[in-house]
Amino acid sequence: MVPGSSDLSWDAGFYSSISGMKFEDLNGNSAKDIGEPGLTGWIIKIMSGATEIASTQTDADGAYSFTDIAPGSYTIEEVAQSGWTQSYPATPGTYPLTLVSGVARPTNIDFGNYWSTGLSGMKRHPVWLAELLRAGSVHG
Ligand SMILES: [Ca+2]
Repeated sequence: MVPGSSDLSWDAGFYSSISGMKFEDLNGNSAKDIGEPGLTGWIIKIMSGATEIASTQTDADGAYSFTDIAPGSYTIEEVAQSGWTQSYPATPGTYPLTLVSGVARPTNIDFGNYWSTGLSGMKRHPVWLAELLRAGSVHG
């Protein structure tokens, strides 16, 4: 599902692709460490100035990719979610990216966030909580 990708139909040379992943920065150190999981369902966007070129969602492993991107200068960014603080890349948290025809495509456009409120178990696992509520072991 890549809304807007059909807009990339102009003839501008050798189309490119990019990919990366969205991870949960459990220890908040602004780096992807072994064992830190991917985050599913986050929206990653390619912007050209203020114009959205394409967007996609991270998959079950936190991975995402874009294909058929025309050469040009873009900004890659994530859509923030309530309760999360972005820790990677550094402020402003976006990637300036210039895609050149025939040049290797970047595959490490990664984003990291950590959960920034104190209710992590309850809010991060609503399905788990709902199950407990249904089972009567937790009273909401
Ligand atoms: Ca980390």
